[in-house]
This record gives sequence, C-alpha cells and structure tokens, in this order.
Amino acid sequence: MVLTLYGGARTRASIPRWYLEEKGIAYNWRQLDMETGEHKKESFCAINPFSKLPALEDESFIDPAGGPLRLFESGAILLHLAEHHGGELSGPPELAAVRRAKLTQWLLFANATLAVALFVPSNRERELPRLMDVLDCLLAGGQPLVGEQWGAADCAVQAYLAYLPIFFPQIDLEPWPGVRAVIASAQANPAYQRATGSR
Ligand SMILES: N[C@@H](CCC(=O)N[C@@H](CS)C(=O)NCC(=O)O)C(=O)O
Repeated sequence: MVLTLYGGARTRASIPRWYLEEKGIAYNWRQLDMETGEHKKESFCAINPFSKLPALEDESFIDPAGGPLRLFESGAILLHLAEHHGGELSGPPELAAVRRAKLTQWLLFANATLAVALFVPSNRERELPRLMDVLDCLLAGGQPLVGEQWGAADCAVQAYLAYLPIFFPQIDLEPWPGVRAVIASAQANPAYQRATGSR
C-alpha cells in the first residue's frame, strides 16, 4: 500500500480519512497516541516537523530531498489525494486547471475562513452567521462544489460543518436548513462514520 495517513483520535485526520474511505482508496491508518505525546516523538517529527496531525506519506512519489512524499496540513493532503488518487483533476487541461483552482479555493476557504470562524471565539459571533447564510444557499441543491461528483471540496466544507453540533451544540442551526441537511447526511454516511469513529 502506498498511502499512509497519520492521525489521532478526534483530530482533523478524520477529514482526509473520510475522503479516502468515501473514494475507496486503499491506505494504511496509523493512529498516534496523543495522550502519551507519540506525535511529538522524533520519528513522527520527521514526517511533520510541527508534530501535528494529520500527515500523509505517499510512496508513489519520491521527494527529491529523499524518501517518499510527506505532507502535512489537511487541505494540502486533500488536494494531493484529489489530484493523484481520486481522479478529480483528470480530463482536458483547461477544465482540469479550472477545477484545480476551484478546489484550491474551497480547501483554503474551509481551512482558513470557515475553520477560523468556527474555532476562533472572537470571530464566531460576527463571521459565522455570514458564512452560514451563503453556504446555506450554495449547499441547498445538493450539488458538488467542484465538478460533477462529491469530492475533496465537499469533504472539507461538510466535515467542518459537521463539527458544529459536536463542538457548538448551543448554536441554533434552525435558520440554515441547507446546512442542517448537509450535517445530517454526513452523520448518516458510513464512510464518514468509519473515518470519525462514530460507528
Ligand atoms: N491546519 C492544520 C491543523 C492541524 C492541527 O492543529 N492538528 C491538531 C489536531 S486536530 C494537532 O495535531 N494538535 C496537536 C498539537 O498541536 O500538539 C490542518 O488542517 O491539518
């Protein structure tokens, strides 16, 4: 098996793991014990010097600096998986270029805008409703954010939205039925359940 995903219990590793599970891509799962600081050991710092999870090793690519390709940041991991293992960016070069740009946009949105609105308390009150109003409309039709099939962009945005009832059960989602439907659909999805350990 060429892919190894490093994760920990209740970490963002569940996001690329959901993608791998959903797409049926074979991978090794290495769960580190964060309680005992396994992610801070030298062996893992060689994979992610910041000792954060998730991280990915892809033996089908050789890093010119030596060894297999090693990646950290869930967004970068998703982009790599989408392009090289999920077949999301195949097809005519112009179409692939547009899809790559859109996919990058959504992955950055998920990690740099949505995640910050969720997890930075000073941003939540002001920023979250604004984002939710727009997401509610965009997600209402159930169409993929990029291309014709559920992909890495949907995975990232939906996974962050699904954090809402887990971390912020006090937030009333009543005004956003489209968002509620997306969360319910993720929660009922067997691949999501396997990735998050909720099954
Ligand atoms: N922006 C990074 C965040 C990575 C991150 O903060 N991971 C947390 C778990 S969700 C972690 O490894 N924390 C352990 C630590 O900081 O020591 C990503 O999306 O991968």
